Amino acid sequence: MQHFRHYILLFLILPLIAFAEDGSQLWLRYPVNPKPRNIVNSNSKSPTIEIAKKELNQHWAGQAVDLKIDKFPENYKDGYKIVSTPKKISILAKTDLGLLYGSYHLLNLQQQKADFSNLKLEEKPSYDVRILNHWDNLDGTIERGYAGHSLWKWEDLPNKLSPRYEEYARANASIGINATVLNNVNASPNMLREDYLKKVKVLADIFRPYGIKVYLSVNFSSPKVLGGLQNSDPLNQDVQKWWKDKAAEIYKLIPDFGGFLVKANSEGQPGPQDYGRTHADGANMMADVLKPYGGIVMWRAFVYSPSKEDRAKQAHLEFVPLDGKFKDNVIIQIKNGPIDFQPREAFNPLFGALRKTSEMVEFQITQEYLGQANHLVFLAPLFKETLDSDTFSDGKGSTIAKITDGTLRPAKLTAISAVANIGEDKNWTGHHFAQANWYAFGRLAWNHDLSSKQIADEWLKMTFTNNKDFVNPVKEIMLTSRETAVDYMMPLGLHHIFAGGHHYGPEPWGDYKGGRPDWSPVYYHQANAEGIGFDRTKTGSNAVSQYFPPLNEIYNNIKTTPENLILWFHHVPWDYRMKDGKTLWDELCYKYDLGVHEMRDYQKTWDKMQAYIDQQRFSEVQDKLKIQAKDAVWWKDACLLYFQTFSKRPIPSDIEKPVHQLEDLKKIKLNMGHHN
Ligand code: BDP
Repeated sequence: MQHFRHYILLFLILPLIAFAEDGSQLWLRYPVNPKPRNIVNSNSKSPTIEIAKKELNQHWAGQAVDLKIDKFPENYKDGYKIVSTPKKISILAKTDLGLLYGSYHLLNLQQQKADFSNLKLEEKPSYDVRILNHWDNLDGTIERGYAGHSLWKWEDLPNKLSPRYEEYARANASIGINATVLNNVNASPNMLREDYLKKVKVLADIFRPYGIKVYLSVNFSSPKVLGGLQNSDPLNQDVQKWWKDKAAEIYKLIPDFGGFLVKANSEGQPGPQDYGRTHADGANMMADVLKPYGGIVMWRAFVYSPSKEDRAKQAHLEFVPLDGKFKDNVIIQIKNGPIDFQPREAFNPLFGALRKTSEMVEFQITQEYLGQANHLVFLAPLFKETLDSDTFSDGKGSTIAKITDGTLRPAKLTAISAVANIGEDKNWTGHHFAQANWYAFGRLAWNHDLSSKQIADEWLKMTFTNNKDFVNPVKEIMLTSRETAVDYMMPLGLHHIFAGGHHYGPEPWGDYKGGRPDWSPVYYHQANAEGIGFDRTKTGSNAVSQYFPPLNEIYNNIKTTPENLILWFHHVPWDYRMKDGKTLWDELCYKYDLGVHEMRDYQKTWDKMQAYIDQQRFSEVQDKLKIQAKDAVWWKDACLLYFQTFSKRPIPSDIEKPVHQLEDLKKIKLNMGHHN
């Protein structure tokens, strides 16, 4: 009888165990070999090789594996080859890290049920530095973080170590990410204090065997605030000495320290301009002190001051005159668009415009402007849109990918970055599908030629199941999800009409009098009785002139501007005829409605997926889709009802009627904190 009861209990609990997954394993859901194996040989020895061996012995179910350091050309870096026969698999690389990457590739292919009898492949990274930017504060909060607190437990370090430090490194290594900035670009000077550097050292030691280098965001005023100097003027010799000594101190602790990321003279952060110096003066001073150690400076171009000039033009205006003035270990880090990580932006015209200076892209994985941890928005299509944009800087085919990866202009060092969406939540990223954006960034940093489809396909197979009845429909959701979000939030080139501060919901009526005009939504949509949109043509702000021909003319002309950016570049009359024959007003209505319908379809598709995956992740995603669908209606109603007060035109009768009152929507004030 006793026995029987146990059976019943097992019977009840087993399915729960088998079917509950909390997402903590990410895409690394490798099967564990029932018996320990010893199937890996290598002609190299290092902690990195030990990791590769351990991973393969534990998780690889196939034939013996040889990890071989081989002769490769000088610039082969961390690439690798995989060659297999039915008996043996050889991974060949120039470095131990290349062998580790090859090992993860093998395990990933196993997850995707690939055929290993006759494999022949070669992989080389598109960029040298593939770096995550954490906007983590020393108090454990994360700026624009939606997955709980910071992974870095500064209070506990350097003595107490969270197991997640190594899990983090492993996840990154498995997709080729090789660098991380630990702290917020709005940097506390304390980050460079001796006690904090000792904590950083411990993290660097854990990450090192996984090939991940540590970088820090630094506050430009550190010499003054931390060192007690009179000022932080980059031309002051005491200031220079302070940085030199600081670099020496850092490299003594962390010999392979990567370098600094700097947000200067931007949104109130200190910088060289406080002393009448330029961005180049500031960046070069830091570059000089890092140079002897091989360190680099990633200097951000996200600058805009409270001026009359169109915000979208400011980075270009400020940095182009400095071209050629930066030291060769400085890279200018440029956000994909000229405003700020909007659902859709024209690409940043600074790409290609700096001819004698290295440039790198900054993407945002964390979904500050894309529904945060509530909305399913797969970002590979957004990343690809930027990378594949042709700037025409050196004639046709001058894509941002080719400008930044060294193809078009030989570069000493190439890099690509993104603001991380990782926190201490069990599933790391808040939304299970937000893991796909971390994954997609890593994959594209490794190989920017991959398609969004390929990335979604492999991620789904590794993270959920190989069953095509699941993979195909869910892949379709992922691939269309970015466009859907654009439709229900900001179609046709609209931008920055978010609620102030937290940036979660709609607030197109936002007009924060007394504050900076370019922090108010009305600045961006410019709606009035005639029409809507920001006039950036030659007769408007003339931002179009910052693009290379023929783009300047293409964007200047309303007829040739792509319609998905029409309100980005033009103030368009409500009755303007779009290509499909609808008026602009009607088109706007249909776009918002389409976004809502797409969300409903995603819900229906997802509900059919229950049979294929674990109950926990199924229902957590289901709950989030519900919120997202509701939010889509909120966005649609808020924007259409508000813009209708200008257009004075009816909402077409065949689309769903608003279910809210504008006045009620205006009263919504989410209490989510945040400054701007
Ligand atoms: C904006 C964020 C703000 C960041 C800033 C930046 O709203 O929190 O500090 O960008 O990138 O997107 O510096």
